Amino acid sequence: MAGEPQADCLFCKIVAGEVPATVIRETETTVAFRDINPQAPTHVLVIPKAHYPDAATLAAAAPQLMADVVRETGEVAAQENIVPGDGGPRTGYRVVFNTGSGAGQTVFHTHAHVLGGRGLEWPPG
Ligand code: DGP
Repeated sequence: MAGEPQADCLFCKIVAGEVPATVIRETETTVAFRDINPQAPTHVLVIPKAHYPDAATLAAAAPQLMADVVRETGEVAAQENIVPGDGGPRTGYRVVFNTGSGAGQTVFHTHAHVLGGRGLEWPPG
């Protein structure tokens, strides 16, 4: 059933506490934890507790939950002091949903990457 935990899903295991993670925020519907392979001084993943394989599936099936995830990305940025501020390289942040293996998605449980704390190039690779 849509949203149900998947036995073989790494991020469902993090939600269940079966795989350790550095959790920095948690709400009723979401968890935010540090990426194991950080690409920036702040690199946090925000996930819904419910299992949806990618952002498009989540947005279509449970738009309020998608909104919870996106709102939490802003809360993470605030907590990490990377909200847009003086225009310096350590303020401002990027939110990325890699969607599909061709776009670099490797874990098929929706997650928003929140990247910041350094200048970020555009376009990305
Ligand atoms: P993506 O490539 O967009 O599917 O991102 C998956 C991210 O998940 C990647 O940046 C590395 C991170 N990751 C993979 N395994 C673990 C883990 O066991 N713990 C944590 N904290 N992050 C993980």
